[in-house]
Amino acid sequence: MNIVVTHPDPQEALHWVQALQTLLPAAHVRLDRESDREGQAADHSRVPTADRTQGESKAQVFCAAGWKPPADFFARYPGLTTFFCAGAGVDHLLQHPGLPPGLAVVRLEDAGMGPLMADYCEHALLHISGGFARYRQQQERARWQAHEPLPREALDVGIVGLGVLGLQVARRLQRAGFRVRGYTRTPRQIEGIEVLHGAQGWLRFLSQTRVLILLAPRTPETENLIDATALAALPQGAWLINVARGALVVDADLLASLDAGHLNGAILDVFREEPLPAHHAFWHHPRVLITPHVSAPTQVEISARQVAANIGRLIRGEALQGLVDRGRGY
Ligand code: OXD
Repeated sequence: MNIVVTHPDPQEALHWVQALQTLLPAAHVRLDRESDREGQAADHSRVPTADRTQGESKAQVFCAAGWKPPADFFARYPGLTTFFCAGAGVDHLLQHPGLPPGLAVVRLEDAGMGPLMADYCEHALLHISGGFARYRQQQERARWQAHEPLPREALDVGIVGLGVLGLQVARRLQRAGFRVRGYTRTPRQIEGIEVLHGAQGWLRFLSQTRVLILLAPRTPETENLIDATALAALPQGAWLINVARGALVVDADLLASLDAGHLNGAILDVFREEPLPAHHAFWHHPRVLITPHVSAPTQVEISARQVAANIGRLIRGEALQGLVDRGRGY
């Protein structure tokens, strides 16, 4: 069994190699040469790379694991059958121009990200209900003025996307006392959560949502979903939290809604371009809070266990968990 690891961050790449090799001692786990070249600062001396490993043909490489493979990656591994994505979102992979049509793509399911995502969203909700954005602005003017916190039950939360992560966030916020609704692509019955779908459901969902949380994957259907029309359908004074993908939101429409005073604020963890360019208006907007894509970082050890378990299934000819439906986009 040959496994090649690719990752733009050399330390992460090395971490993945070591974690997979420990879990799968009989496998040959190696770094892709691109990851290795970028990671000259890391100590790779004991980790074989595809370039250094001699006597093994490209065709023997069976599966790959990692994040954002370089442009020529798939051309260099023609024998690849499966790519295990080191994240929950596979949009970047599905847009890779070299992705072979028959390659199985597998995403991480939770793998320790759920509780972190729930922490982030709960924190964001408490930031909103506690009026912290207002206090930040008051501090700039050395102004001492207390405000009543917003009662949690008055902050109806609407979550777009109730997949593995979305559902964990929903349950956590419910436990914390917030009223939670969901919007999903197809009809879903989830105990204790009102779930809306379809065009009519969308507008109803938005009109009842005071804090909109985006947790849906980026697909052709969800790209630009949060545009001027969607924002206008939210009640006056609503908030947006985006922990999904930047491309779900039309940046200019979001800024216009904030400037018009319709939307109260936005807490953004993901952006169309990352890192967010220094000139982007979000950086300096008084009602935008930015975090640098940190809401649910990949937990390498837990994720590698999930990948190793899937490799076991692959070997035994069993169905893989987290297999992406490439037509659907997630
Ligand atoms: C992911 C991410 O998709 O970190 O897991 O964005």
